[in-house]
Amino acid sequence: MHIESIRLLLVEDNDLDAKYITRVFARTDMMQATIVRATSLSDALSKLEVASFDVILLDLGLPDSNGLQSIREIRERSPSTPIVVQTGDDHRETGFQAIAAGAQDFLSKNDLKDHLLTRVAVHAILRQKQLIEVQEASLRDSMTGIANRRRCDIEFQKQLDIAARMGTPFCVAIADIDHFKSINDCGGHDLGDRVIKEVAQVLHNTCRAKDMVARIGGEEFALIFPDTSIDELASLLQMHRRSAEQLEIEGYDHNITVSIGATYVLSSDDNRSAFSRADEALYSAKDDGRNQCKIQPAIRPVLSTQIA
Ligand code: GH3
Ligand code: MG
Repeated sequence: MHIESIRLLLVEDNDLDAKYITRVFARTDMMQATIVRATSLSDALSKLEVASFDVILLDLGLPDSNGLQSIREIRERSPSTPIVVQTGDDHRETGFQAIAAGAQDFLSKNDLKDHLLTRVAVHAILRQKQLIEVQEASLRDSMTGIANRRRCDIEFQKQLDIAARMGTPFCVAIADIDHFKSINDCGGHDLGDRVIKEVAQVLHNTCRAKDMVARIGGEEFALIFPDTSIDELASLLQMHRRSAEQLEIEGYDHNITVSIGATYVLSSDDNRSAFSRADEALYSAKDDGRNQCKIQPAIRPVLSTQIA
């Protein structure tokens, strides 16, 4: 990995230190650095509001904030930008605490030598890139490229919190490919895999920008519909069901169909209770002949409602 240019936010209230650091980055042949200086935490936060940076070099002793609080506030404003902390003392403990608070690395001000300073900044950027790649991969289903169960769990909790805070309706569903075993039996595992990928893609394309589809099992997908009423839900489910039905798979002459079970999410629900209600509706859709959508009402003991 190589870096040609960086945008650095230098959060430093001391003019002499700022001048020195700016000179170090101007002299290096490692890369081209554009430096924007902030002289306080509030100045840094407002600069982060309007521009993005590759790395933040942060002095821990600022006029309006001291120590680790600066790291926490900057992390909150810009969670994916790496922070290198400059500690005014030689206490290692401060550095370790800075890393525990979310900084990528720390340098004592006594160590601000040319090579060390530029190298630490570049390494922090590279490590952060790798970290983000790993984090993203851990939330993606490797076969289909869509979200995986872990990402689905995170999104569910996020949407549950939003629904509770804003009072907006929120629904979830599970879609499962019908008679998938016979697709495998007829065309082998490769055909089966191809069908899973195509269905994942078509469900993903059918989602509105705010929705999410995740692969949560072999041929099973979870759908999350934020800010969606039961009335809207019925037609959304039908769109998903039809989109799968219209798929044409090379080398497979039969229709691909999915059954979908869904439910409205209550504020008292958690991930497990909401999806198990959707699962009950899915079973009922399968029992009733497949290629259909059902909604399990959230309030019992009403029976599930067929909508297709
Ligand atoms: P139903 O209509 O009731 O959903 O029946 P089905 O045949 O779709 O479901 P069943 O649970 O009987 O079979 C699912 C099969 O999917 C069994 C398993 O071997 C296969 N499978 C699970 N994961 C994968 C995968 O990643 N790729 C392929 N090709 N097959 C898979
Ligand atoms: Mg199935």
